[in-house]
Amino acid sequence: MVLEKLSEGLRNAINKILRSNVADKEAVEELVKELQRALLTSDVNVELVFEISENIKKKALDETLPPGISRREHIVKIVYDELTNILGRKAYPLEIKPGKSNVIMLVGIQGSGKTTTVAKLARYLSKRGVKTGVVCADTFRAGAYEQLYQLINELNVPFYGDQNSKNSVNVAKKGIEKLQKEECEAIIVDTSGRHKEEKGLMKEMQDIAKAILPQEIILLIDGTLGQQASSQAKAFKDATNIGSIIVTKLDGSARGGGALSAVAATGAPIKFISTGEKIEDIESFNPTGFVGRLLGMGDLQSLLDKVREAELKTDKNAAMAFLSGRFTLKDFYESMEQLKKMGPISKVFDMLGVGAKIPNDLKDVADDKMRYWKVMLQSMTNEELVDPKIIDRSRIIRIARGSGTQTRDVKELIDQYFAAKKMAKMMGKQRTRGKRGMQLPPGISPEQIRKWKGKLA
Ligand SMILES: Nc1nc2c(ncn2[C@@H]2O[C@H](COP(=O)(O)OP(=O)(O)OP(=O)(O)O)[C@@H](O)[C@H]2O)c(=O)[nH]1
Ligand SMILES: [Mg+2]
Repeated sequence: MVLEKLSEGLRNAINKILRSNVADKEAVEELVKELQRALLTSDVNVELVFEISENIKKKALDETLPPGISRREHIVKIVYDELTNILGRKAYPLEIKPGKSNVIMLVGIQGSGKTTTVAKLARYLSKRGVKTGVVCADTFRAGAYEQLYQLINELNVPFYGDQNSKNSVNVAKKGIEKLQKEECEAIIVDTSGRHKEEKGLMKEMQDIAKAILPQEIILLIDGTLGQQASSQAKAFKDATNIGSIIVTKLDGSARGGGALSAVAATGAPIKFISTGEKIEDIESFNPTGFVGRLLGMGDLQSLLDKVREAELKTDKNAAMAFLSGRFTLKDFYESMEQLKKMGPISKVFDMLGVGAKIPNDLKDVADDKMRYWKVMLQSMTNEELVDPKIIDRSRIIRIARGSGTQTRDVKELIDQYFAAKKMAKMMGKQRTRGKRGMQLPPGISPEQIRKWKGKLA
């Protein structure tokens, strides 16, 4: 996996918010902290990280939710959007104009991955039906010719190089002429790399470009550089007409996130990323899909599907627990809270096909009194929560005092709990009967049972 560490950090943060009960301020702060840790470890620029953090916090808590989207879904989408933004948002596919010789020249400092990537691109384009040729215009490094020749050996693509010449401009020109004659639609030119401070490298790059007039100059940047990649991208851009960028060595690079975001920040389109030493380890770069993968979620649609599914599962589990009749006071509260998320409690019961059987008291009470229930529960001992039968008058007085409520409120909660428990047991029985095809109790139709089972399946 590309950027494994970053991906792991981001996934952890996202999963945490998906699992949390409420997406409140605290949960968002926690999420942002985890994201920051993951991004900074990947060498993403501090200011950029800070900016994203602020955006996420603000949007997560202030923005109105789109219809049918939960707060958590919305937050995941915000994170997704912010991360996509720092990677440039748009995809820039490599354009090969048909019926022409598209000359593509690769430049970059020593060891950035030019020669390897020339071969990778030749394979990539050939596989897509583009007749591709390769020119070795690196006359500086001993063995450059041999290296490229070996790499493309199996590809069966036209190749030009001259081991005896030291004149890279001439070699490049001759190579293009030869491959044009062979009707190559894409001609990829490998150039030499020296240190970026060396004026000689920039000069040679300019001379070759002037002589062969490439359709596109692609700068190769080593992803292990992290955010330093930005100054290198700028230096090259100033020296020549860089059209796009390929970030290499993103496999296992701990600082790849920093490199990608820094390059994107210069405004240069990242067209490919290179993710290994093998010839097939190259992929066209699409920020949207890439972020989806980092977060472990193919694309936005499947991301949203996944969030929805995750939420539905907890709701269903809660509904099942509730209807089994085996729950403590705390479970009762949690189940009600989960059910509430599906909509107003009374509607949820109707939706489950059991609305008619629920005491009106419970339906009305549940919707607006749950806030008080929470503080009351907090004032109870564990013993009381697990076995509410022991809550006698003196305990009720203590709980009311501790929670700042009236004794009748506490009593009401306990009564509701027992009513719900009784009701749930009854419902459970009806459900089993319906399932076995036995006679249904009055007031419950087979249609209702089917609907109900469908919701809970
Ligand atoms: N792990 C990994 N290694 C890579 C990747 N791309 C290139 N390399 C390795 O990096 C080293 C340098 O690659 P080259 O393609 O020779 O780099 P270059 O820019 O042509 O180097 P010079 O011609 O000397 O300037 C080689 O050992 C490659 O196998 C990549 O995406 N991942
Ligand atoms: Mg090379």
